[in-house]
Amino acid sequence: MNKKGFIFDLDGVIVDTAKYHFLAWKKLANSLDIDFSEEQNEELKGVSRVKSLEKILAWGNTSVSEEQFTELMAKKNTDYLGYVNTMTEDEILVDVPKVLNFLKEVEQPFALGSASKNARMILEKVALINDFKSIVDGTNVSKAKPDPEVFLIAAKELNIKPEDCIVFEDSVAGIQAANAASMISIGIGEKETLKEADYVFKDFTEITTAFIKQLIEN
Ligand code: B16
Ligand code: MG
Repeated sequence: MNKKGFIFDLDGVIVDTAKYHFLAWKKLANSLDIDFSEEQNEELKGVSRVKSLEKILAWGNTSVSEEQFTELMAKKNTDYLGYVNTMTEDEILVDVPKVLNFLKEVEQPFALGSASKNARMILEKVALINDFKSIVDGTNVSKAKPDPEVFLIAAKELNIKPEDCIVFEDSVAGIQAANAASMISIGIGEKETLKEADYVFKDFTEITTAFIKQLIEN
């Protein structure tokens, strides 16, 4: 059988940590008298922690010193990790195990490609840490999505050419990164939002093992 490299984003693909990012960012923004809505949280999907805080401060027309900026980031992360600590396997998104188990069965290597610096901890909490052949996260990259760096490193670690890799992503920046890496991009979410993706599915219930098989064979 052919070997393809499958690369999964974390937040919004494997688990829904966006809801925890929202609670932690909202608390922080409100403490600075800045409003923060769910719509704004959408704009932070796939965006690094530093860039997220920069955006929130800009929305609130607020500027802080470099020192305060570092403190605010640490505060947000402590709050966020409080939520992450409560996570269990139950938080793995529906039918993700179906796809991961199928990939294992047909011996296709898969990696994580996430912007999060907390990715390893989250994978441990949901007991998936040993399933990925390679984990590339916010601690391994110097350029954020839409730059393809995160996925190119993952392909290299899987020892698979970028053209033979398939990326599952929920963010626009992530789809752009996959496309820039010459990989097949599969959007998880809304067709209208992820229109640059090669394929879009609402969630993994719509992804059949026959479709995965077809990706492997093509
Ligand atoms: P952290 P992903 C991204 O994860 C999130 O979508 C984004 O909202 C978050 O700001 C970013 O990770 C950084 O996360 O603060 O944990 O380092 O979708 O790339 O898996
Ligand atoms: Mg994501």
